[in-house]
Amino acid sequence: MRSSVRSVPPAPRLLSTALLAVGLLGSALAAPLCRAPANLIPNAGFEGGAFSPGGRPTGWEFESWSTTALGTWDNTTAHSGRRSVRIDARSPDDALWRQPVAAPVNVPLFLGGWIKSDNVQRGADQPGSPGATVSVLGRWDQPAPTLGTTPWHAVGMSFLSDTSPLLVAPRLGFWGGLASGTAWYDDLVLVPRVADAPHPRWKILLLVYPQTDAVITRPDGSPRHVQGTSSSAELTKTAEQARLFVERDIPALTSGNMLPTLTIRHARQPMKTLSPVGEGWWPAQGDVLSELDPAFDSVIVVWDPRVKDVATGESLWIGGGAGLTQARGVSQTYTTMSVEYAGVNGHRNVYKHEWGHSILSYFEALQQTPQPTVNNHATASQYVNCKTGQYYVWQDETEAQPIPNSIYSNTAGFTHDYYSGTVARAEAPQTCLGIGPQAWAWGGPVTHSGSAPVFTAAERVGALIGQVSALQTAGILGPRPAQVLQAELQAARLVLRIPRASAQARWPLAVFSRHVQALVARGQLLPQAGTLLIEAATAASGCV
Ligand SMILES: [Ca+2]
Repeated sequence: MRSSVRSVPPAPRLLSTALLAVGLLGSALAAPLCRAPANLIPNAGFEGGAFSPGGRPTGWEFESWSTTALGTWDNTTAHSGRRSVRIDARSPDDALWRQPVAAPVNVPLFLGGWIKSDNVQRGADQPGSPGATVSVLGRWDQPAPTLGTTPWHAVGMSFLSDTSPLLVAPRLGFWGGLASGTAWYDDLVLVPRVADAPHPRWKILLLVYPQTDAVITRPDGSPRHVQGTSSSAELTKTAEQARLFVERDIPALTSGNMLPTLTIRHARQPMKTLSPVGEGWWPAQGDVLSELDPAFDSVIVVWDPRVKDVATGESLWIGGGAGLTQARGVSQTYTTMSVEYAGVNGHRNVYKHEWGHSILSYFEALQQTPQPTVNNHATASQYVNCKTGQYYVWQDETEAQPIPNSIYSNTAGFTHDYYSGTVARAEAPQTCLGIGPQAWAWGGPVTHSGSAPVFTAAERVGALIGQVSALQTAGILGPRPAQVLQAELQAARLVLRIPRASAQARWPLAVFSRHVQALVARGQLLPQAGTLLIEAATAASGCV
């Protein structure tokens, strides 16, 4: 089995210590999908079956590892309809409802559902317990944990499987992760993910820890209490540079294929624990768990490794590198950066390099990029552009001194080409590798067709309006042409609201596509970005 995520224990495959060296336009869509793919789980809302207290919804079986938990078909609580299933475990257990479900193999799938919980607790010595969860028996994948008392909320996860049927299991506890309490489950969904246009936009969280206040352990085993604080000028610069990275660099580096959004948060507490790495420390996911938010495709943690020993006053740098990124399969990507490399250093090369690791490993796990996966710890003679055969200028650049075709240039060069799917190994110079439009069309670990579907004509036009505005923010499209394109899309949106006239929406969409073509012809829009907009407009038109 090619496992996409191994969650116990996530052996930290650290990808990098940001070593700073001091045809393409194929269609992602054959025919547009105009409504969500059918849910593969029969009786996913637990409504079907002849109800009786102590009965079972059609298709579902209950089991309790300890045999002490109770599984109840509940007709008093539901997310939708009138019924749900409930699990009560007075003592820590791995208890579940299960149903075998036929599913396609070796394609990305999304399993989601709604959970409500009452006093769900991890068992003693079960720190990895997901609490209440949805799972596939025989797999380690887990969505974000549900613990304590919570209202109905959505959970979900992506995975690839090479077997069918799958034993879909709403569950309280896990192998080696027992849990107690009460949880309800309703409206499960299992759907194949699909490539779509416009491309789903990633949500990126910049999680800043202005303060470090941690006890680290020296090699001799003795503890050391250290403290450090970033200046407000550094934090301001970090926020500014992160915004430029997400809203300008990523759209440029991906040739308009990915237009992510950024949220910046400051942690509510200092960085209190760190994990050893090499000769230093870093904030592993376990160290920032209380601030991690499963709603984001990517998390970038910025922290301060410049500290003082509280006891001796000695100044120390305790980091493990400029940045560290962990391979996380098809789950939310995770990158950390030292604050000195996040803004005040005059370039965004560490962002480009580290986030580059995370997207390369994500798409490798998703199996949607050509093999072999690009290694971004490369050397000058290793890669070329797959269209021109040209080698790259292997030099770092700064904002003040950009170098054309260099490693971190936004418009051409190694990083640009692997973010855009136009890089090749020097020994096979015409085989394009990296992350091209076909890959970006699958979306991110969290935001994709399964969790955030955009299928109807109206939804597609709405998404296109967002894309045009993001292209403008990125500086890829000027304000005046953006205004013209938005007017066409708004016209299409208005017409789509009139039931008997909705077919007329094809006209403004056709005009939109012609305008896009004209902008590309006049050099006012990147050809790749133009192709994507036309593809998305054509899909919207096809769904009218
Ligand atoms: Ca229901």
